[in-house]
Amino acid sequence: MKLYMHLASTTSRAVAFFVADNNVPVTFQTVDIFSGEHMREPFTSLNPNKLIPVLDDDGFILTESSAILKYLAEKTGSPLYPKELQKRARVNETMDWFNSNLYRDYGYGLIYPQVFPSHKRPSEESQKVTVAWGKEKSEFWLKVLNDHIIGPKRNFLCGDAITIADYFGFAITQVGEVIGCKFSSYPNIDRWLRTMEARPAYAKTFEVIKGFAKSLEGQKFVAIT
Ligand SMILES: N[C@@H](CCC(=O)N[C@@H](CS)C(=O)NCC(=O)O)C(=O)O
Repeated sequence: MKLYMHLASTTSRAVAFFVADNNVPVTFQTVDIFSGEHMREPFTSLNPNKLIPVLDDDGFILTESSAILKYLAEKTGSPLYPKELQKRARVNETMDWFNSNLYRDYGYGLIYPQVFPSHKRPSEESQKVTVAWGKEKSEFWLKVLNDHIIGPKRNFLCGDAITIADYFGFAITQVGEVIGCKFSSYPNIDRWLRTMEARPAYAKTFEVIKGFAKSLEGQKFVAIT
């Protein structure tokens, strides 16, 4: 199996972290998103959305990081995607929660408009409103994550064992580092982040994005504090 990806991409890191941490038999093929490789053929035939990651399993092409994680876990019989109906439903619920609730307001509302020119809003006013909205909504979601999804007792998102939801949710939450987000007001999130950072593949998978975060140090961003 081959994963088209780039470690500067949040959704690629979600999959790459799981793959590397669990020795899933997948080879990484870097797509140079900085030179626009994903905007040109042959990549656009592979994924007309012009987005990474993309999985190629012997000609079966799959997009969407959340779906790729579930496919890889199921295909390899990983216990990190439990087979029991309600346990699996909880993992699916949590992944959907990150993808559609937190990521929308935190990634696309708060973080990306401040660091990526292609996400910046066309006027100062619309930029300000977008980022303020993103921050307010993110704070709401992060409180839910802290108080209810993780809570004071759980080690991982869906209980005491790690699941693919943790890899997915971690990649999304961690990207706040690029604008200097701190989670001291969310102690359960903070504890969970530290637990995930102790995983064997963390350093290698997150090296590129941490380098990017370092390059932005000193700039003023609206962030979670
Ligand atoms: N819903 C998709 C989102 C994929 C996505 O947004 N990928 C970004 C990188 S994180 C990308 O390819 N961006 C290239 C661009 O916007 O030009 C998934 O979860 O896989």
